[in-house]
Amino acid sequence: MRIDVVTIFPDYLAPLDLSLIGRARRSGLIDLAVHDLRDFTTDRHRTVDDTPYGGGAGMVMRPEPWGRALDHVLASGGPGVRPRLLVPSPGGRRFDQAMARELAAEPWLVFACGRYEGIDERVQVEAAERFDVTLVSLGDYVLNGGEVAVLAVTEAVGRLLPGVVGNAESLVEESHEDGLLEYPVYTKPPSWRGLDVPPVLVSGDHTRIATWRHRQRLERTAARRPDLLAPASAAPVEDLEIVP
Ligand code: 6GU
Repeated sequence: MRIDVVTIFPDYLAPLDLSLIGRARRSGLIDLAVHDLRDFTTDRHRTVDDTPYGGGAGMVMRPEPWGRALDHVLASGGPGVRPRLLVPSPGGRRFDQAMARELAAEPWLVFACGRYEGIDERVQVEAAERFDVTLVSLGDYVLNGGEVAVLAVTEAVGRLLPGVVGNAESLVEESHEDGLLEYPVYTKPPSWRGLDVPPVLVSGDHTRIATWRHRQRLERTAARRPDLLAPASAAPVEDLEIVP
């Protein structure tokens, strides 16, 4: 997968050199480039913002550097390729595991990181002629810019690409992959500060272990995230069928 990020804070994306995503980049599974929006300004002060028409607080990102930056990114791709342009915004579509899977199927993602009060509206209108534009939000709270969203989305999407996570099995029994939270996990020692590992886990009975784990997932989801349980199954945990 190819990923381009346009930002005024390229250093903010430094963590993408680390860990799983860093390794995937070095092995060629992810081709990721970060572009400094200020490289696409033409004035001595490398200005990217200005006061809003109509008045009001804060500054708005001017369209010209964005237009040039997006032209530059697009020109580096093959002819006829329409990348997915993701614009991080608190007013965007809420990012979740289903959207991570959707984006993992794309060949090319481009992130446009706004700062200040946002990017001149005409940028996304004009970009829609050449990109499939999606506004994306991490949740209902306010960040200072889109860079943290790029880190979160790139990690969630990147780990779904074939070969990025070593053990493909560790992808399936995750929280949110099938709508339930994960079961609790334990390792050695068997007793720690007076707390014992649940005996079923050391019983060697794999059917009982699978049943116990499934029930734990249902109970945790009902207790911590009842919104994840479909209305039809939002019954008391006691009534839920156990399907190991
Ligand atoms: Cl994607 N951007 C900003 N600025 N704030 C946010 C967000 C994104 N998601 C939640 N809050």
